[in-house]
Amino acid sequence: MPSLIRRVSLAARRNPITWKYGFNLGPTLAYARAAARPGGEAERVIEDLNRDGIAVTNVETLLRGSGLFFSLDAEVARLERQEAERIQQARESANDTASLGTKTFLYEFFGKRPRLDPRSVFVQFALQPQILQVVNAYFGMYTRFRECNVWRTFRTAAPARESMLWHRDREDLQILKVFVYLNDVDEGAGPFVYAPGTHCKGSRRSEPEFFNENGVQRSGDEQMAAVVPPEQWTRATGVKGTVIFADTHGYHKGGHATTGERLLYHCMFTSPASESPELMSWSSEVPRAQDPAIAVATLASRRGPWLTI
Ligand SMILES: O=C(O)CCC(=O)C(=O)O
Repeated sequence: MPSLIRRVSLAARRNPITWKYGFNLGPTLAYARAAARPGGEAERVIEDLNRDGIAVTNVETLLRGSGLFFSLDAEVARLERQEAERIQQARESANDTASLGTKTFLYEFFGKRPRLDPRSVFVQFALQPQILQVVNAYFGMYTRFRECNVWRTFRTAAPARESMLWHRDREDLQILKVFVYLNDVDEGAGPFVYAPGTHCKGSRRSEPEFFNENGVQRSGDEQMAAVVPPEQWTRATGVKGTVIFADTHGYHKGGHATTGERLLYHCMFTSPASESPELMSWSSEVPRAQDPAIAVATLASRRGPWLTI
């Protein structure tokens, strides 16, 4: 049973006002002083995110032809060739449902707890201004980059399990994940699916009924449908180059591929005060950044309210 102080602190972390202006005061004030609100496609994405908790765009429109997408795509293709044997072995276990918690239906290129090179294209893609501007404007503060990875999701004949079922992520009150499709993703390739309005800025406050899967709360489609009608779910199918921003503290699921595979890059951001265990480590020293958005994004550890930049 947590102590009274701990319980009060947990409640304050779940309250949008104390979360932002208490635990994250420093990054909030610094962002308010310095950062300009982006316009164009980024502005539309932020509006959709604020209202729905999800926004779908693409690399041409948002990144304005950023060469980083092509470098990312080429680097993933190289890794796929290098890892071909291991990927094939993993593919053969995709229907293994016995080992819950290991997500046998996907191959994580950088493993469970990535060790990332800050100069790699995978990190640089996440830290480019067009991405950080959207993420920081959504949070209204400078945020921390928490991890990135590349996934190949395999076809499976087994029923939906783990992250293929509805759930919330728990690392923070707001969590922004950016998914970039590296192949065309149709219904059969397990698109990301989101229940709009279930994020903390959203209007849908009721919680679906759930069951316990290996200690994690999951809901099936019928349980979710009682809270958000299926015709309102965002089923993020899209061609290669589709970019999805989603606050995954809202209800989501994905990766239930039945007829085709899905290849994607994703990165994740939380507030600097998020108490969740670290999800990655750096493989070499992070270059000192002049840009405060990058300086905060690459902080080595969690920071409290008095963060100064
Ligand atoms: O594979 C997917 O589309 C779902 C991913 C997911 O649940 C997550 O990243 O939290």
